[in-house]
Parts: sequence; C-alpha cells; structure tokens
Amino acid sequence: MIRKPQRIFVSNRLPYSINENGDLKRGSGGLVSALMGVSRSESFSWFGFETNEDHALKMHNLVKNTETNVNCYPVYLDKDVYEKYYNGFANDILWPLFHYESHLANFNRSNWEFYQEANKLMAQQIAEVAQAGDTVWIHDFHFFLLPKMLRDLCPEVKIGFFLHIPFPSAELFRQIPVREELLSGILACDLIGFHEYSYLRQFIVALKMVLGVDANFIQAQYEGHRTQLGVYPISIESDEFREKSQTPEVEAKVEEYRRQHSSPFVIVGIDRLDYSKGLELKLRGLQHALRKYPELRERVSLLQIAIPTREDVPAYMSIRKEVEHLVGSINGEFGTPSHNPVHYVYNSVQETELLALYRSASAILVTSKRDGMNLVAMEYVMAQDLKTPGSLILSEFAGAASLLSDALLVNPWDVDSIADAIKKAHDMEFEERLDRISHLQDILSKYSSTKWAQGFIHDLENTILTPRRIPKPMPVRKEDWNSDFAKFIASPRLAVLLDYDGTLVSIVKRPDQVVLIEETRKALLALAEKTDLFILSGRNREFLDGQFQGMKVNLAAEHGAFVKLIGEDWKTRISSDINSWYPHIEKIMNDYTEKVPLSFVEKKKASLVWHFRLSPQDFAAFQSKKMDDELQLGMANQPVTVNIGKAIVEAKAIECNKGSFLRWLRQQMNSVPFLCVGDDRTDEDMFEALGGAGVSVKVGDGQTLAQYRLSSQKDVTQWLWSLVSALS
Ligand code: GDG
Repeated sequence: MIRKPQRIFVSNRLPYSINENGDLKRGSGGLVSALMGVSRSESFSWFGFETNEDHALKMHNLVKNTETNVNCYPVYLDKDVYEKYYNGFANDILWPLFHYESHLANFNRSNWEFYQEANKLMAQQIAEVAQAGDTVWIHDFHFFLLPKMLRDLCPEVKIGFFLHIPFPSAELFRQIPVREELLSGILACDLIGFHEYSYLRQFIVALKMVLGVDANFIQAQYEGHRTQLGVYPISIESDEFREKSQTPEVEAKVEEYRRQHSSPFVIVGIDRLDYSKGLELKLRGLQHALRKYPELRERVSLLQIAIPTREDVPAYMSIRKEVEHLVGSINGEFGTPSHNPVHYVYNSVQETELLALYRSASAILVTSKRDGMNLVAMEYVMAQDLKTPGSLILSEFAGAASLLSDALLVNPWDVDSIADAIKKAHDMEFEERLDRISHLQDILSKYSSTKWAQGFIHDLENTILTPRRIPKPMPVRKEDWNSDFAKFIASPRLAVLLDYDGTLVSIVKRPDQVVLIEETRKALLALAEKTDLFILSGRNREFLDGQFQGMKVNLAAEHGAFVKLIGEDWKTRISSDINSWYPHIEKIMNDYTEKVPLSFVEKKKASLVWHFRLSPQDFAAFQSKKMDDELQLGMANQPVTVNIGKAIVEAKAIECNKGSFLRWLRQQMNSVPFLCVGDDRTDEDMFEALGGAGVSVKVGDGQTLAQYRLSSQKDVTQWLWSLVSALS
C-alpha cells in the first residue's frame, strides 16, 4: 500500500501534559485549536519537548488512546539542558532582542551550545519518523536551526517555519553574535511565514545585511535552495470563542462582575507581566487620562490582570516592581474611599472568568510595545455581546493592528494618544461602538485560526522542492577523486574550458595587474598537450593575447564573443548590432564613474564593464543597483544583456555568453566530452549549457549549478597537475 504523506507539527512544548494523577490534559491555546482544526479528519504527528522522563515515556500511548488521529512524540530533554536552551538562549537573547529590548539580551556561548543541542536532538527524532513527501511545520523562535539540521537528514521533506513573535529591525538583529547561523538555519525551509508585512520586510533586510542574500517579498535563494516567504496573520477560533462567551456560566459571572465594578466604565487589561506588553505605558496613559480629563475621574477604572511569568528573572522582577509602584501612585492620586481607579490582580484567571471579564468590560486596553500579534485583542472582540458592545483600544505595535483597523489605535509611547483614546471610547455613541465591533467580528469570523493554518499548509504543500544541487567536493589529489570523475578523465578525447579571473588567477583589486604565475602556465602547457584546451574569459582579445603569447591554447575573449583557435586568427561570433546600445551605455557608465570614487569603465569591443571593487562598498553597491535599473529599463529592446557581478556591472552583446559559446563549441566538436571550470556568475551559464555533455567544477564558495566544487582558487594549479598526471 502506498503511504499517504503525513503532516508533522513541531513546537517547543506539546499540546498535552500529564497531571499529578497521571491523567492526560490537552492545552487550550490558540495554536492547539488551529492545528487540530486543520487536520480534523486526517491523522498527524506533533513533536515537542518534555522534561519529565516518565511522562515522555507514557505520553505517546496516552494520547493515542484519547485521540486516534494524533501521534504525539514527546522528545525528552534533560531539565538542565532545557533550562539553558529555552531560558538561557531563546528567552534571554532572542525574546528581548526580537521585542526591541536589546539591553536585556544576554548572550552566553554555552547556552548557545545548548540551543544547538536541543535543535539537533529534535531534528534527529523527527528524522526517524518523517519520510519523503511529508510536511513538517515548525513553530517559533526556539527552532531557528532545526530547518537546516532536518533538511540535511531528510532532503525530501517539505519544511515550513512560522515566527510567532516580531522579526526585529535588521540593525538590532545583527547584534546577535550567531546571526549567520540563525539565518542560514531557517533558510533551509521551503516556506517561512510572519504575522505581518513589516516583519517580513525586516527579515529581508537582515538577509541582505547578514548573508548578502538578495530576497524579494516572495522568495529568497540561498546556496541553491529557494525559500518562499509570506505573511500569514494568526487568528483565533472565532465562532467557537463567541459560543463559549455566551454560556449561562459566563453570563452569570458577567452579572456578578457588573454588580461589583467600582465605576460605570471599566477597562479591562489581560497581559502576561512581560516587558514587551507595555503595562507601565498603559498605567502612565491612564494616569494622564485622569489628569487631562477630570470628568473621567470616578467614572473610569482599569481592571488589570497581570499573569505571572518568569518571576525569578531580574528584568521581570523589575517590571513588576515598576507596575505595582504605578498602581499605588495612581490609586493614591485619584482613589476615593469608595473607588479605586486601578484594580490590579497578579494572578491568572479561569477561562470562565476571562470570558466574563471581556464581556462585562466597556473597553479593553492593549498597549504592547511590541507584540507578534496579540490574541487577547481578538478574543475581546469575539466575546462582545452586540447589545452592549465595548471598544478595543489597541497598540499600533501589536501585529493585530494590521488586521483590526477598526480598533482605536494608539501609540503606547504617547500618553496623550492613550488618554485621548480612553476619552473617545468613553464618549463613543452606541452606534459607532456597534459599527466598529460588528465589523471587527465579521473580519474574525471569516478569518479563523483554522483558516490561518490552512492557508499556511496549503502554500507549504504546494511549494516545489528545490532539487538539492550540492556539488560534490573535488579533491586536489587524483588518488582522492571519486570513481565517476576518474572514469570521465579516462575518455579518449577531452575538451577543457577554463575561466581566467578567479579560476587560473586570484581576484585582485587591480584587474590590470593580474599575471599568470609560472607554475600555472606550465600546468596549462602540459594540459594543452593532452586535451583541447580553451581559455574562456570575459577579458578582451588584447589581454588574452598578452597573457597566453606563444602558448598553444585556444582563446575565447569577451565571454566567447571572439574566438581564436590554435594557429588561426581571432574570429567574431557577433551578428547583432552593437552600435544600437554601446554609446548610450558608455555615457551612463561614465556618468556613474563621476559620482562613485575610484570606479572605472572597462571598454571592450562587445561589452562594457563598470568596476567598483576599489570604491566605498555600500555606496557603490547602491549606485550599481540604480545603474542596473536604468540600463535594464532603457535597453530592454536592444541585443544586450546587463548583469551585476562581483563588484561590477556588465553590459554585453547577447553573443557574449559562456553558455552560448559552449553550445556553439559543442556543435563544432561533435561528441567530445567537456570539462568546464569557473568561479563566478558568468560561468554558471556555461555549467547550465553543459547539461549531460561533461563535468562542471566550481571554484570556491557560493551557490552553483556545477557538479563538483574545488574549495579555493589556491588549489587550482595543483589540481591541474593532477589532471595532467591522470591523463598521462
Ligand atoms: C505569542 C506572541 C502572538 C492569558 N492569560 C490567561 C489566559 N491567557 C491566554 C489569552 C490568549 C493567550 O493566553 C495570550 O496570547 P497573546 O497573543 O496575547 O500572547 P503570547 O502568549 O505572548 O503569544 C503573540 C501569539 O504568540 C500567537 O502567535 O499573538 O504576539 O507573543 O489566548 O486568552 N487564559 C486564561 N487565563 C489567563 O489568565 N484562561
């Protein structure tokens, strides 16, 4: 029987736990219902850490007995390792930094090692279950390294990643000492999702800044792998939530709370006592409202539930202290014997109480400084009774603001903004409140968390797996070559195409000062005795003539636009009209040379190259993009191609292309196999055109279509000697 591909979800903790009586408890969070909702009828697996060894052993079977379609895989992690990976790294560096509190981020290399260890363990355990065609959806910042680790173990699994918290400004992200590892880890995914467009934008900037990857809003390419990018704002199970808020138990509690409320206009606040939630800003805003609008005194109060979290961490102790101090000071300033403007509860509440609080309050105030989304705002909206609709006052800095634009949006850093919104909510007519809440409820009803999960999974399952093109290593010594390559070299006749700069000579700041070293020259001469050797370069004819004077090698200049076979003169392969674009591009490049210090134009017969390797890099790179844009637009209909390369912008006649040269040469040489060697973008055209007609070797790092990789230019001469020796 053919096995059906399965879905695998991964989160830090499992949606289940075992209580003291040994009974299984299912978590009630939004993510749990979303993922359960999306896979109601099919079976799926869920991986998460478990620090109780006994529970880890029992969990799988306990879950199987309760929910037949869930395969639950607890990954046992020693408490100490968990503490260091989770609190020491994820919560002590990623959480503060991603919430713009970089002063609280505390990098510790040993905790980083535990983060790697936890990710690795998770990858190994998933790899035991996942098979080709399966989909793995990884959740959140605990697992930045997991995608790559898993990809290495299971290349044919589709991997998705969703970040539940904001992605910060690239300027902050780049402070992380292990920024490259985090980004290259996550880029092994097939799809990465964010709550909000601005998070995706920051991510793209970070990719460029940290890894030099040019991504757009749709996808990123890194080391030959394509990653789709997208925005998927999370939601709640809206209709279910509305129904839960209307039960008789909740209604009874609503009545009770309304009787107890100490003012006619109660604003509720439900936040974990985390520094990102901006509780101190909320209190300052309220204080300012009561000062600015005396008519609100004794009419407006705040019922704040602050849910304890990470109580032993100094930053959390200090925010608690500040919040409690502010509560005291506001109650001192505005309290009366019968009324306190702030009712503060440092505890969590039962679900019935939570729903009744939402339903009984006249407004909710969310003042997060940064918040991935904020589900509390959505829950408040869905809990509202349309006979008594309340108002949602929401921080612009919560991802939810992008979905809930009918809220009263505030800048939490501006006390006036909060004060004015409180006043507006207080004074708002019934019709406007109803209008706003109905519209918000409509949005959420049509866009539930199940829809969110369906949207992400649909896109993930529809991604096309990038075939893994990881070139095999090419050892310098022939004794270490693999048998395929050794066999290839044994062909009776062989054509060898070698690029020049970056392959036969190292890249230097002044290209005019490049010379072939004697040892390489000798190796080439020896190789030319045994093969049809071609030097295929972007350089012009004069330069190649100078470098290879007296050597019996075939030369191809300007990426193959001109060719000089042994014993013949230079011949052109160009048939298009160069004059239709050359003077115009020359003028534009000259203009840029004026603007960018130390840049210069290299003029060849069928191509022009603007070089900026000596110029201030960021500025020149920016100007090169502008130039590229200008040339692409202006020259769209001309027989010229424009490319940005390593510190160059190159415009060349369409015949100047190593791929087209190789195709031409293959026709001339019939079935002779080719060995193509090169290091940069232009050589990729040659590798692509080669297809199955030979073997390609990339010199140095970077993404490539080549079959083999020689690790560095420094190894080329030695390797050429090995070839000569193998051919003897
Ligand atoms: C992260 C991101 C993003 C809270 N206290 C009680 C209680 N809750 C429930 C709420 C709500 C949930 O917890 C909190 O969700 P948030 O979205 O507000 O925040 P985080 O936990 O920080 O979650 C966040 C989210 O991931 C999803 O992607 O929105 O931005 O930080 O559902 O109702 N529930 C009960 N008693 C409580 O005392 N019963």
